[in-house]
Amino acid sequence: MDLTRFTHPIDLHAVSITDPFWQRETELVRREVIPYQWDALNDRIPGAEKSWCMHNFRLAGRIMAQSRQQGAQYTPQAYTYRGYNALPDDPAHPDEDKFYGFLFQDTDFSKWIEAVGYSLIQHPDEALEATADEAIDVVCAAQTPEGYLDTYYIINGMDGVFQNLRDHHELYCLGHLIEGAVSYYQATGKDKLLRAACRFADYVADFFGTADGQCKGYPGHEIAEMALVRLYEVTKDEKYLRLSRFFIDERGQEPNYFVEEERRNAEREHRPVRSVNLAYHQAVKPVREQDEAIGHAVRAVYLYSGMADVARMTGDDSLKSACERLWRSIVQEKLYITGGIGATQIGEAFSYAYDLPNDTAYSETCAAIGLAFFARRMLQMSPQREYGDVMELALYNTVLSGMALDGKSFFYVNPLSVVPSACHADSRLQHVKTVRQKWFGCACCPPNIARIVSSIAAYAFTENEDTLLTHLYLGGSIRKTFPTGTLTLSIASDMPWDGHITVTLHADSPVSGTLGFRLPGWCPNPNVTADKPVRVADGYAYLSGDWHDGETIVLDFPMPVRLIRANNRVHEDMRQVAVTRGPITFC
Ligand code: FUB
Ligand code: ZN
Repeated sequence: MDLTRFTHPIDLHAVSITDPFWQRETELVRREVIPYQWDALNDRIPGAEKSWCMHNFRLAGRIMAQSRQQGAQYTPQAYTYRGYNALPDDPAHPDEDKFYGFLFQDTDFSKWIEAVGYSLIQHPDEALEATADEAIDVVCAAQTPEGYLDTYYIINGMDGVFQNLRDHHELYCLGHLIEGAVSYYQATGKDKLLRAACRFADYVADFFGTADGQCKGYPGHEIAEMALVRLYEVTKDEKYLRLSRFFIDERGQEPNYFVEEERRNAEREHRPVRSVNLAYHQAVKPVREQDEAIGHAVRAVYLYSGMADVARMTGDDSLKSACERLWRSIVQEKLYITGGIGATQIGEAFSYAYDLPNDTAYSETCAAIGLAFFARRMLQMSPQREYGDVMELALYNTVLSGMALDGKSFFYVNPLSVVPSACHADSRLQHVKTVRQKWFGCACCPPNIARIVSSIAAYAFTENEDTLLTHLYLGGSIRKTFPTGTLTLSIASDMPWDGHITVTLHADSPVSGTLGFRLPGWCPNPNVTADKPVRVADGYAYLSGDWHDGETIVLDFPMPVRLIRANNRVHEDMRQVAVTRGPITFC
């Protein structure tokens, strides 16, 4: 593997999005979604399910302050399990001293601050930054002196820490905290949250590992894997890359950590040992031996994204091959025409091959987002049209449809066929909401949409030293620094409605480099017009040489309406067609 050929996402500071479609979306996130979500995190949206997120951080901060005032080392109370989703008996009168909400509620903040960071890069906003700084103060005040930072345990008792990796999401909270902290640091240069994230990551790096006395566990809900790679990229501290690789390498090894953990917990709690659904956690076998996408769909694609990151950073061919097999399993057998994945509500999971029901489909918004994460990482290692096609499909048809046009209501599940009366009458459809919801108690999806939309340019453009790749046709301007100088691309695009795209180049003096453009799979006869020879490889058009000011490249991607039939093995789709045009699946 030639690691230098791999690409990385473009620095968001180098992009300005101005096209009618994506500018509207990013502005919607900035003007509506981010303020709305801040209200949601503070439980200020009438009629919406409560988040309790900032309530929990404030309470954890008070606990830390009290322990500091007492001048004593923080002495944790005995851990009390208060349920996966702890709600007050009387919602109008919550107890100020109790943790509420899902045990991973901290991530509501982390995703929000991540979106805030991306948005500030595009659009500096003093008031928003001040709100974010205050929120960061609240969050950092909750961290223990040792660096641990998950309010569920800080409030409910620290002696439960890392005792239930399978279900209790502490490492998921770490992962999101890192992602949020990196984004905010890159936007503002302020490192308070980044330092807190590093301290938590250091705490975790001390606890987990192969040395005597260290824990050989790994996340029950993946994300730390890819987040730690990001932390490594920012801090250059190899410890974080090693920790990510450790989590990936340990998953599914024998003796199985989750099975052992269940045995220990059953003994401690004086109860029978329960069976562990290892498939749900992608822990049936070591990841390099896996070839079918199984289990909880969001967890799966977050894991595969982390695997792709580690494969790229370390040149690990066997990990890359596993990613390629898992990708094929998804795309060949488990992908909806909308880019949705995770066909069954049971376990929010992938079903068996070709089981893609339309009405009971789960197709969680977060799973489509995770698929876009995975696709982008595969593109970074190997620019092949299919990765870009699937990323685009998921983004336009399941990610964006998860949010209303006013940015104030959201879908969590995205079935392909909905009969409202059936949804109200049939408990097999209880997960389907017939209208978008103001918020969710388990609010994983809305802030996930905000963070991916506000960083969309990082999915559209990746680069290495001498190449800039365009995977998605956002309109705007992109600055790329090549060894011989800086080239600015002005892209005029009306995607996803029109496939005529003009790229005009600006440079003070000739700049040498390669530009690559994805030729979308949905276009039967793409055309590229330029003054340079065009080389096509793996569905990308490459143009190389010296670029001069004013030079243009015109891309024509005609968009005939297409009727698409599913593979015959998808029996639910017998005698049906999907109507698509360009990247959009209409019905
Ligand atoms: O468990 C955290 C998040 O909540 C998952 O990613 C979603 O699927 C939802 O279950
Ligand atoms: Zn979700």
